[in-house]
Amino acid sequence: MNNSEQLFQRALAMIPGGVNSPVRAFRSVGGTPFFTRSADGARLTTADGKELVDFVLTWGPAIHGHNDPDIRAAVREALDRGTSFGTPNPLEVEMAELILSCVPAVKKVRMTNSGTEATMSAIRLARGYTGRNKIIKFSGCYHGHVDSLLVKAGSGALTQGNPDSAGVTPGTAADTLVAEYNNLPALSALFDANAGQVAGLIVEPYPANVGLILPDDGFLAGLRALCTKHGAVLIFDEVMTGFRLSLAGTQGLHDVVPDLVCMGKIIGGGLPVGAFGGKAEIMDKLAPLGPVYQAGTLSGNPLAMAAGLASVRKLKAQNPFARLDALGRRVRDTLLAAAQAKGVPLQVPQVGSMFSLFFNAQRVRNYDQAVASNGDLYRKVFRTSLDKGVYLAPSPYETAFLSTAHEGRDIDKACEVLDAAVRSL
Ligand code: KE4
Repeated sequence: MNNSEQLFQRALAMIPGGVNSPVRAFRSVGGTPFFTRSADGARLTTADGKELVDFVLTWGPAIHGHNDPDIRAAVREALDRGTSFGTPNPLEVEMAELILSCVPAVKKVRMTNSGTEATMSAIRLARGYTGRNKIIKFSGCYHGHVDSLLVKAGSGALTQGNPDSAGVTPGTAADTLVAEYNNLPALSALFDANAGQVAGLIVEPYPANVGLILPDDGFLAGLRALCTKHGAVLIFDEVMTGFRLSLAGTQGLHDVVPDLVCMGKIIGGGLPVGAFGGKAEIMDKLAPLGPVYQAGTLSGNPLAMAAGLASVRKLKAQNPFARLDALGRRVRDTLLAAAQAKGVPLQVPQVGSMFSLFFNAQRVRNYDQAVASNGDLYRKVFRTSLDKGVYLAPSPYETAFLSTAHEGRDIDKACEVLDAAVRSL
């Protein structure tokens, strides 16, 4: 057995499935997951010394590539002052100012330790603010492992084949209504059938936990109109898209203003961070001001704030979004050309530094069409690419990410490998 296999055997004896997050177990693509010894730029180095061009980027945070020197320096400098205080610290103020300067919808913000905490808190806040119980989500969207949102969820839940988790009580699930993405008429009917009961609607503006699905023209504006009409809080879950597609996330690409925004990943620079923010009148319902309780021992942790500040400030300084979109287009065009040459039906939805592969003859507009795509072909491309040194997400129900560190030799190699992998189908 190689080092990763030995590590996995040891892990299996102590950690459920050998992993601390299910999607890492490679259950959807088969084989033993590799363990990573180190990461730098666009590359991971496995426990067996193999270098991989990384399209997972720790599921989104590493937009500058791994081991970014500016982030590393910021964390090192913060470390000299201590790791955690349990009191307010100056970096929390700087982070709040930075987020408010980037995301127009956010007038007040609260830091958490994960994306899950951010979405969990946002739906509790929507319920506390409106006095209503029901929440609308969309099939295939994943908002972290919140009980009430693990209903027809995506990402690992979908990868494991159980989008509705055990342990979520019928009572909890009863207050969760599930709609179909890109279907405004059905959503309008759902609102009408639950008139006066919907506290909020939570959506990944660009669902990226079911592969990547892009909104039909007018869909996001339609969500805004329906939530306004029905007095429901519109919550954009931008844990993945925030600061990745623009400094304001998808809000920088669409003239749609949500009431609350959930964030994470990039604003932690690779350390554990989440955040939620939005209208002051809603946010002020949070303890200690208002009746909605929410808390966290390590919320606003100085090391995580230092890493996130360095990452977002670097985005503000460099504004790399056009460069990242050019990289994304190059990968998309490479994949589509190879599929056409091979005669394989392939869709490659792409926006900025995000893309995914659906082996499907039609554009994928919703969950049902995503899961009807050919997962076996994805698995073959995943395996061939990994064997040739390129790491795609170990599930067809995830999204690939690019970083500024991919420019140059790494994107050249990746395109060469992905082209060959599709042509070898
Ligand atoms: P975390 O609790 O994992 O920090 O964030 C949950 C979350 C919330 N909202 C969106 C849109 C998300 O994509 C996520 C987490 N993303 C997955 C990747 N698809 C995390 C990977 C994992 O579960 O290991």
